[in-house]
Amino acid sequence: MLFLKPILFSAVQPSGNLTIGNYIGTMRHWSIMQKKYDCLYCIADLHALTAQEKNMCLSKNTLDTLSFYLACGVDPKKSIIFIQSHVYQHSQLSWILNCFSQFSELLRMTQFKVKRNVEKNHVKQTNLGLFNYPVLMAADILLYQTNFVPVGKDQKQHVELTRNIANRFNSIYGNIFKLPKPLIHQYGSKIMSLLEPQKKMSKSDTNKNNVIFLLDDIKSVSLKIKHAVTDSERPSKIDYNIENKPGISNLLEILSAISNKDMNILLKELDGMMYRELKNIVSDCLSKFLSKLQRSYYDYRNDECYLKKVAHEGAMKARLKSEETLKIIHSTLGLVPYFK
Ligand code: AQP
Repeated sequence: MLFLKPILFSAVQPSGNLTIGNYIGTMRHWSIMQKKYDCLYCIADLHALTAQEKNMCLSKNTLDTLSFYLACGVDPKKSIIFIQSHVYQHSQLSWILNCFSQFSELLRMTQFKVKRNVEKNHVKQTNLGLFNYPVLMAADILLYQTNFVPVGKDQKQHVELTRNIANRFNSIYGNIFKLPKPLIHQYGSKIMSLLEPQKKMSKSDTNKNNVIFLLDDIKSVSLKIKHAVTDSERPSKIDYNIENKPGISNLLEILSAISNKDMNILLKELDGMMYRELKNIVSDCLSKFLSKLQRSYYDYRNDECYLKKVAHEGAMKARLKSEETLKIIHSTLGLVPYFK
């Protein structure tokens, strides 16, 4: 595959059921991005190992995630869709980049600090993978000489780390790596939990009422939205204010993304409505959207032969491209080429 347009890389870890946060923060943009960019969409199964849940069903989750990629409009004829562990170059480059990363900068990663605190509260030991997975993420991105990485706000710091590692490498060896830029939208880049709107919505949340999963049944979606935390303002006035009204602002961000409506237009349309009415609109909109997405998802999910074919062809293309970069890195570092 010839890369003629700017290169875009994006990934989701199959660490559980995907959420509306994963969709709104990144996946909803993927289909349209295929026009402007040469896209690589990766299922980051090696990243999911950092969660180490006993009943994680990794292989099932991986195929579920792949089905969602296709249901979201990613076209294997236009983009490369692949499973990370099928392209060994990722773990190779990850080791090399470990040697250009600093312990102190990884200690500063907010996501590591948050997840480690959760594990501490559950008296769990933190594995080393959780600590240095941002380096594997840097390898994922840099292997393809990526120009752009669409991510939610929570991953911005990891893309900045990727740039720092690439810069450090380039400053010693010349301009080997392209410096990738994060693509982050103004709204929807951090969907919050429904009951605790000061916390990000996450697939690993133990309280399932905090999260809208892409495979939730429609009844439970309505119930979850009904119980979503708003605020105690009387009379309730719908406006977007992330500081003072995080719950309402979160519902507005979900609605704006799913209905594809500009936030200002939406606010005008909702002017004078009560919170209850807003919740009904959000529920209706989400229900319609999820029913359609789920239909398409099941069409793909029920055809494992096709999913495996997509993953196989994607891996072949990703290997070719990533091997080009890896060869350059090996020779730059003085690693002796493999004797055939
Ligand atoms: N709540 C969110 N709002 C907006 N974007 C989000 N993303 C994740 N949660 C939200 C974005 O989805 C992409 C894939 O994320 P990931 O699965 O690779 O890792 P994550 O950020 O750790 O996602 P989760 O759902 O929170 O997973 P767990 O619970 O396993 O850690 C990323 O671009 C991310 O920004």
